[in-house]
Amino acid sequence: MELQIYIDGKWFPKSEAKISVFDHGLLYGDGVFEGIRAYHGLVFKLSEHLDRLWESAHTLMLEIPISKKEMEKAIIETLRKNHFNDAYIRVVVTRGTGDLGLDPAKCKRATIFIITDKITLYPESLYKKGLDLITVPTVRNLPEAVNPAIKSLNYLNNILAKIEGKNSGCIEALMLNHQGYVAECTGDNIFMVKNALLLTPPTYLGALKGVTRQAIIEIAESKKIKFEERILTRHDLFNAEEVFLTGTAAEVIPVVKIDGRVIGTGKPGGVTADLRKAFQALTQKDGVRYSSS
Ligand code: PXG
Repeated sequence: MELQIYIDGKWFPKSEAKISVFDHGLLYGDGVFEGIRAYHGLVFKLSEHLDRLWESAHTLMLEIPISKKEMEKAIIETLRKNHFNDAYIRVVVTRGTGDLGLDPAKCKRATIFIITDKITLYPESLYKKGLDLITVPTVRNLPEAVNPAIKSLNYLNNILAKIEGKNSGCIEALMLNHQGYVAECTGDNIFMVKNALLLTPPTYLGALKGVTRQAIIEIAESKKIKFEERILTRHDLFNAEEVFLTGTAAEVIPVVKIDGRVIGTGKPGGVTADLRKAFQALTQKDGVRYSSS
């Protein structure tokens, strides 16, 4: 059976799931999105993702024409129609169909679509080996411009960084903010461990308020691991004992090299492994339950 996609209250087979070329999401990147995961019939941190979606939309003065409860139902129905127990869920809300001008007022109603699909994961060998990162020249967007805390459809800042990282042979790239402080990676937040202290940059320096980031902070608190948000430089990362990334797709992945500098022992560290295990345990028991059959 073809993948079933939700668009504005109806489901369409993938080959027929289409939106207008006049949609401002396409013409201007005017819209917001979320990437969510379901683990064996549990949607992980669904309300946190929906809260972030609604906050991103609110800042853009984009009215989502259904309630959070209706969105939750639409997501679950899409998972059920596709018989997915495990899935990646992409929720997109665009400004809607307008004319060729910028004016969002010409778009009468936001377009909503939901894609559920199999998730492509990093190979397990990378978790064993750890990632090699490179700092890229493209810096994070200024919070005073399009704030990187908004999960908008305009991801060109991240895409440029991703291209630059890949040009240098790295699948993830480290992004600094305009002041040269560590912000995050193209699709993941960053943490470091040193002297039994877990650190991550504050999001106001130009990072997304990652749902996985928040889950890791809460796990660390429950394990009595000392945690602080701190302004970090590349020098701090180079001299960390451990560095790891967090994100919905990657979960928790160790970093062993940055810009040619070996991090710690050059092997994934123990704190990272502990946090990864605890995070995976959480995904197995926490979430909004649904039945895919
Ligand atoms: N920072 C950025 C810039 C992100 O886009 C994260 C951090 C992690 O946030 P969560 O809430 O997932 O813990 C993200 C989200 C991909 C892909 O294909 C990844 C994201 C978004 C879109 C695509 O790798 N990550």
